[in-house]
Amino acid sequence: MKKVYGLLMVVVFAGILAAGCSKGYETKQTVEGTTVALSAKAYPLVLGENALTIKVMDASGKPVKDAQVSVRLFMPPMPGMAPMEYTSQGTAQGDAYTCSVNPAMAGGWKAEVTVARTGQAPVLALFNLDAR
Ligand SMILES: [Cu+2]
Repeated sequence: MKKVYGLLMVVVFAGILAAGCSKGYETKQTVEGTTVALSAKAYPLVLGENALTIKVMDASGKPVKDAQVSVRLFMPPMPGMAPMEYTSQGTAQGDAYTCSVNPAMAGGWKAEVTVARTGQAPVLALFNLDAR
């Protein structure tokens, strides 16, 4: 019985280590007082569906929940490659917005996040994202 328990501990410990290896990613930018934080649970992004979480904070650090958030994912022009660009809308979820992006090839992408609020000039934040 002790042996089984010991083995179980090893399995649990290995599981914790493995979980720690699939590291997430978080980056943020402040544009004219508005902070846009972008995070991905798994990074680099994979080809196909990836969920991004976008948090928007006003100048006092309070979450902005009434914005229209969209993400334009594009690959900077490359010789011999047709331009690739996709836009997706964020969905408000609690204090943040979730958005699904779908890079079609491995490499360096740019994600331009637009935060639009009624009666205010839209805020644009540009992030670099890698896909593999
Ligand atoms: Cu390309």
